[in-house]
Amino acid sequence: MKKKENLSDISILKNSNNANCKIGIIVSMWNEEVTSALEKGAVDTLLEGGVTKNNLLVFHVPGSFELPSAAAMLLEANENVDAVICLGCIIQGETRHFEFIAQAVANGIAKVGIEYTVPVIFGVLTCNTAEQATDRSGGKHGNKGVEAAATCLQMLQTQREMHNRR
Ligand code: DLZ
Repeated sequence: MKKKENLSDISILKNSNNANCKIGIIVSMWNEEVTSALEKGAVDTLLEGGVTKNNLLVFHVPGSFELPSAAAMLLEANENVDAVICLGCIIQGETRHFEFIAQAVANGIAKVGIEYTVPVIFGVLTCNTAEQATDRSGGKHGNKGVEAAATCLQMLQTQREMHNRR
């Protein structure tokens, strides 16, 4: 079996149910060149999957550390939001800042998803170099924003299936 290297090849993306889904996208502005490419990849994929432009709620935050709290703020402010995609790019520097931010963001995003029982997607690059980030935001390793959006649509489909089994 071929090793799964990315999530961009999900074939269930297009679904008429997606037209009714309201999806939040929170984008970190740190390493903005990278995160704007992730944002474009995510938005294009969601539209391709049948989500309507009016149902996309895009917000920007200063850095990745702010992603979990912003996702929670959005879910608190708008109970009609079906899923949130968090996009960011953390690049290793000379200090341990990287470790603290990456760990806090990963744990925080997981926590928000569990607390609100909606898909909250981890679309955060954690890279050793700027080159690795470029490679994963529309370069030779694809676009992780596309994968985050595909994951989101797949989770919404799984949730629908769970409701249909009740
Ligand atoms: C401070 C900081 C540093 C050093 N590096 C990054 C990074 O590589 N990627 C990122 O998204 N954010 C970084 N930040 C900012 C923090 O995420 C956060 O915005 C600040 O610590 C303020 O809470």
